[in-house]
Amino acid sequence: MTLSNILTFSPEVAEARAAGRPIVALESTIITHGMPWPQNVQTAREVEAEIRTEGAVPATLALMAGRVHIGLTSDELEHLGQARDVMKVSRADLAACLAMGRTGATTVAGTMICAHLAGISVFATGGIGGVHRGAELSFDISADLAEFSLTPVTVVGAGAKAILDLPKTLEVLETYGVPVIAYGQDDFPAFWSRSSGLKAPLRMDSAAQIAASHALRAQLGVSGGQFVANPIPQDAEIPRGDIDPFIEQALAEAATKGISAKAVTPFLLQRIFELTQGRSLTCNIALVKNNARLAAGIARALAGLPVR
Ligand code: PSU
Ligand code: MN
Repeated sequence: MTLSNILTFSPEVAEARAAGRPIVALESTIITHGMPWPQNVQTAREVEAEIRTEGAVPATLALMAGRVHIGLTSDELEHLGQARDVMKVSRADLAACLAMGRTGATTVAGTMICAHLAGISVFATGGIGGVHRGAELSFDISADLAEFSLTPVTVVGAGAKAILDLPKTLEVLETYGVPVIAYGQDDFPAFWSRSSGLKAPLRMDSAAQIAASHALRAQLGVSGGQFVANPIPQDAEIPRGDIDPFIEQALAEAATKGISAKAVTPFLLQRIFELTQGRSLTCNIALVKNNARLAAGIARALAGLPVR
């Protein structure tokens, strides 16, 4: 099987590719493992619409029946949003999921690999995986971090959640040579909150600069991608002091229940959703849209177009 047999482009994305229009990749784990139905499908559609409004074309990525889908039709998106037994596909699972013909939702790492295969340089998500608290004992470090050292895709996220050990997450990203760029502020954002209290290693204030450094890395032969940490809009933020007790409670429950490996992140997200009575989800939706808008600007700048 050649690569072109494995990649299936939606009509919208195929047309955009042919016309050389800017494209923004979107992950699907956030749909299957990150949000409940029906808000997951509703949000996915709204995020796609934000990207179109900003003058780029969205491509939601997922695996179905042995194919990597680059862009989902409306029916495919609805199907994925309600599907059960969906694999969570990171680097380790990609080929295996295709070989077994199973339905797979791509994580940040999985989406970076598939986006790169499809010639897409920019990807928007909510938050990335990272170093879990207690990683010195559990060794639980998301494969997302290593992916940034391998695959040349610029990822826009709202930082990383405080369910993780954020100082250790930044240290590992530094070890892997990953540029962590806070957008428009000095601090590294903490997903639901605009600041983690930690300074980001780099700061940029325009999509054009981010696009320029993406392009320069390729010219210089520096492998890997960039992580753009875009703070949640002010009016959607949950202050750190408000969310911290819920994070502590969710972490304690995960420990008591012996939740491990791939189940950790989805468990914590679901518990925090319940504990905040849905407020974490409202927040999550606002920040993903915000990230989609910035990613569209970066994709336009990379394509030599003015940012809207
Ligand atoms: N962090 C979030 N929301 C998410 C995820 C992480 O704030 O939805 C998802 C992403 O798909 C990410 C994955 O790539 O979880 C990381 O999982 P793990 O920690 O098992 O590597
Ligand atoms: Mn893990």
